[in-house]
Amino acid sequence: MTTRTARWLAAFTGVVSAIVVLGAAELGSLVTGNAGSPIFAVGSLVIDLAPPGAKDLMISLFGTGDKAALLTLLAVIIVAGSAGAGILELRRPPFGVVVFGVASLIALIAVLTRAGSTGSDGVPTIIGAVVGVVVLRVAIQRLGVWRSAPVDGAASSTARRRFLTITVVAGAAALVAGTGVRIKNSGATVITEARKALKLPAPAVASPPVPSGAQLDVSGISPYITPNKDFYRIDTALVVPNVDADTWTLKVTGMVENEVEITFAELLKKPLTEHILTLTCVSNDVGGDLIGNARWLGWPIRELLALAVPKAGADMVLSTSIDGFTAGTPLDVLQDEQTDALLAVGMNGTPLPVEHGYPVRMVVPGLYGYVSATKWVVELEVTQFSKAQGYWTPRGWDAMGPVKLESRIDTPKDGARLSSGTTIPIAGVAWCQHIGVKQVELRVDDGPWNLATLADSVSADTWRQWVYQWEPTTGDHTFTVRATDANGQVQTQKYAPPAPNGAEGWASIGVTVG
Ligand SMILES: Nc1nc2c(c(=O)[nH]1)N[C@H]1C(S)=C(S)[C@@H](COP(=O)(O)O)O[C@H]1N2
Ligand SMILES: [Mo]
Repeated sequence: MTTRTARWLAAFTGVVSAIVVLGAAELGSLVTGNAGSPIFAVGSLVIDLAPPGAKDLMISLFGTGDKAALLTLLAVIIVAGSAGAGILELRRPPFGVVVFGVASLIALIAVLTRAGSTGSDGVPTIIGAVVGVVVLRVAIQRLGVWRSAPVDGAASSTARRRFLTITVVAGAAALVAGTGVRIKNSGATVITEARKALKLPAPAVASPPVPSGAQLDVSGISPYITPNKDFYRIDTALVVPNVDADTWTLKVTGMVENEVEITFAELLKKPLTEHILTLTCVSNDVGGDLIGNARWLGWPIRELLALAVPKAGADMVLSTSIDGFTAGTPLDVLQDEQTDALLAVGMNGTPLPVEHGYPVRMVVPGLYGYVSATKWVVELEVTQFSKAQGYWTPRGWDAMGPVKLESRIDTPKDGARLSSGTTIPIAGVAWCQHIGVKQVELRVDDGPWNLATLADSVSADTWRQWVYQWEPTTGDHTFTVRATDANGQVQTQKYAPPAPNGAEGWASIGVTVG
């Protein structure tokens, strides 16, 4: 056997051993009864530890696909690292084993530092590491025997068979069993079934029907209500938390007279309110699509806070998700009689989709999601801004996140080629949650500002559609949009990036009429 062949086989052995580590860890989690999967834990740790700049880069590079990109990157690192460790184990034992040990230790730390983890969550990773290291050592030893056996002799074929048996059998077994258990551990099917079976109660306070004039008849415009399947999704969760509604509770703790705990069944018995509300991400750049409008069903958070009775001096509610994400929301916003800040259970007539926070999330009009819209929420700690911080604040985003006045062109699309002759509708949406939009203007090239026609306003808390009918002329054209809020404030031209408290500036697109 040539040295090259031996190295390739050693690299292969390393990769197989890594698969064995991960597969055995999944099997281990079956025995210990918890779902501590090392690879997702490492991925989540990377997300949490990433410096703010790196995270912005990820978001701009991969958009909402950054999770798939992160997992792919991790997979590449694991394959390259384990292949290297296999070669190292062949050439300088036991350094390959040492590499596996160090990597497993990192995974162990990641698992143990996840939100809500207990000591036993580390057991699967330890089992995985031990089994993987045994496979690595034994397989590399057998490779050594095969390599030093005389070529073409009986000893060589026995040694080859022994090497292939351990690598192929262990690798295939780990792959099959690991994947199977992973699917079972994720609990996805059980939760999906429970969600499907759930019948939400009718609202005690229904939102008035949406007037037909709220929806303009323009193709390509964002529909007034965003269907759940098209609603943007942003969160730090590498795997969507699967929360069992039967055991879910929400605790109100901290600076309160009475600590309160409520179950899902109790929550559903409360008089629920329906509220249409536009949710926006602070990371939404000018013209971006991290925004949606939905009909939410839930119990006003102020009612729950009233049961707990916040103490004097408290000014923040730190809401915590089951996966450890936190948001700091001003207490007075949540207590406001006029603001329907909800503990939402329904979205557009269905239970919350799992990726949008099933069974319960917060939605608060007028605030960006990162300081208000905690999904899979399990605790509300009444506290103070001087004592506590939400997840994104130490990562370079402001503690306060009121939504800014913005507008966007939905149609035509940037770079579109249009034909002249017929009037072309230029249309989109504008929003200024909590205040409302009273005017939208569209500018063609460097021309004057033209008043757009506004769709009916449903409430200050939701976006408003607009359209401007344009008589096209041939050539390249640029459209720019700006909105004015109900207080008369005109959207500022000066561009500001999303960090640290939301993007500002005029959205514009270019088209060619030919
Ligand atoms: N548990 C949890 N809730 C979360 C987040 C998160 O990372 N984890 N992100 C917040 C942010 S930044 C936004 S913009 C909204 C997005 O809600 P959506 O995914 O339902 O659109 O959820 C908020 N709630
Ligand atoms: Mo966000």
